[in-house]
Amino acid sequence: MKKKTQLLAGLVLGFLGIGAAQADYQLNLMRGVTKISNDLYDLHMLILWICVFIGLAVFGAMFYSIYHHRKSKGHKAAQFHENTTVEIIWTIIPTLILVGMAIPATKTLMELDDVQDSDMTIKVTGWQWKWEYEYLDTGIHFFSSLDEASNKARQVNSGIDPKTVPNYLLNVDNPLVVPTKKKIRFVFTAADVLHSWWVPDLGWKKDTIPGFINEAWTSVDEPGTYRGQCTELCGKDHGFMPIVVIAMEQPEYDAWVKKTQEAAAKGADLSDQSKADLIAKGAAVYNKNCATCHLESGAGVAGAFPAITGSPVVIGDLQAQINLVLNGKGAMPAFGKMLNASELAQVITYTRNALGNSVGDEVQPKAIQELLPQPAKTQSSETVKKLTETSADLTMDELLTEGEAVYNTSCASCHMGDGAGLAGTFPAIKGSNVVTGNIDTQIDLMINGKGMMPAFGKMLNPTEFAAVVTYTRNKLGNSVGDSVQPAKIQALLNGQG
Ligand code: HEC
Ligand code: HEC
Ligand SMILES: [Cu+2]
Repeated sequence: MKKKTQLLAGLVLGFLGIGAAQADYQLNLMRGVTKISNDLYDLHMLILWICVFIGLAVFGAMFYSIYHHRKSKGHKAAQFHENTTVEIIWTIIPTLILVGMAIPATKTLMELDDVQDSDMTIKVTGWQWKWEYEYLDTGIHFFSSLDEASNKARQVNSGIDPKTVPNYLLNVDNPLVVPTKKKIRFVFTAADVLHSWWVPDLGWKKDTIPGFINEAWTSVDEPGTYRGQCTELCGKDHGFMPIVVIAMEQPEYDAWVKKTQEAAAKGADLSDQSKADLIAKGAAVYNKNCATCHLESGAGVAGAFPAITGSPVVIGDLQAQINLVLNGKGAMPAFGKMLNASELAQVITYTRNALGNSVGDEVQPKAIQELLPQPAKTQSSETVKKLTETSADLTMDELLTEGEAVYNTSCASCHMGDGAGLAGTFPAIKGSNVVTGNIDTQIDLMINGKGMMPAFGKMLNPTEFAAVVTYTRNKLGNSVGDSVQPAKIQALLNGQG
């Protein structure tokens, strides 16, 4: 019996295209693992039962009347027009029902949109076909794409049975890691086309749109692994950009942050590699990052993605190819941001010496590293000590150096590295009225946020805060000349309670 119901539900849902993301078909919304997902579920059930009740009452009365008062029993239809009482009743009752439904719905919607007082912010960018995650408080930054096992199995004629691959098409190389019981604000945007970020357990989905920012928030109660996928038709590999969120208790999360930051600080291995090594490792980098568009054979897709085999760029000037791969062009993504120097050297050398090409030259990681944006300068130990004490006054130089690091970590993803902003979405810092105006106004805006501008009062410590304010007023094309010390920021934050 249970089997039959499941089968029926599966058929219906399969027909509607719902529930395809679930391993097992299920009939209803899922409850999820956050308060908001549970509130959404309850709202859904409440409205559903109201509709069921109305449906039963209306159709019940109708069928009862049709059957019991039928003509063959000798009933005669009453003839009346414009009965004021009836008209008032059938206006008032539906109005009351609608108001009764609007109140809980509005409450839940407002809760869903309330991103205030969040503890941290993560910027999510959709790419064809992967996700980019930037933690605005810690500067952690990585790309998350389909895991290798799924990617191999999904290739046409791979000969691999997808059923043998755990979490087939729902697994990634680098999952999004978040702490439990913290209010996490997400800002969403896209680098190329529309995508949509959906993890059913969190209760909502959000579109990611190029040149536009959407926001949402979550707070996960239970540690666990939650899976989802892109739900906006976004091109040929739309079905291959899953999402994996791992929620951890705070101490484990802190350990993950530390480990990830240390690995990032260490950077890529820049030692020279033999040409054979470069080519061998380049094959794996190519298959993971380039084959979705240029195909594993390098043949490309006519009219969309040029062939690598015999490409004039690949068999031409090495420097020109490096430039193109690092900076992108049209629909070709900029890989300078996505791959490290070692991977870039490997994949470029690979394309020039495999896939039917045999140029014979090579490029080493060191040469690539010089072309990539340099990491922030390291601070002297004395400065580092000062940076941890809110009471100590910093020199202008110290403020500016620290401010540059904070800016690149917490602001550049929206206002751009050079402060030029993004027309129509993020105002420029360069020449901004706020930045060149009264410093207190700027501090106030940054503590409390405004619209899509996050509130940094909680996200940065007073030293970082003072440093980045000073930096924006004296760099990025501005030269106001003033500065603010951490102690003043601390006092303002204390005053706020
Ligand atoms: C999202 C799809 C996509 C991915 C992924 C991608 N490319 Fe491209 N690539 C393109 C497109 C589109 C062009 C054509 C750009 C133009 O000229 O407007 C291109 C052009 C190129 C060219 C120049 C070819 C020519 O003859 O004009 C090279 C070389 C190249 N890509 C290398 C790579 C490498 C190496 C990778 C992986 C690290 C990669 N691409 C990943 C889409 C992609
Ligand atoms: C998630 C994207 C985002 C991030 C990250 C961000 N901002 Fe903003 N910022 C905005 C938006 C959007 C506005 C426009 C707010 C408005 O007026 O509605 C803005 C406005 C501003 C303004 C006022 C500019 C003007 O002329 O109106 C300043 C100053 C500013 N931000 C500084 C910063 C600093 C410093 C940081 C880093 C600590 C930062 N922002 C991080 C999105 C962001
Ligand atoms: Cu997508």
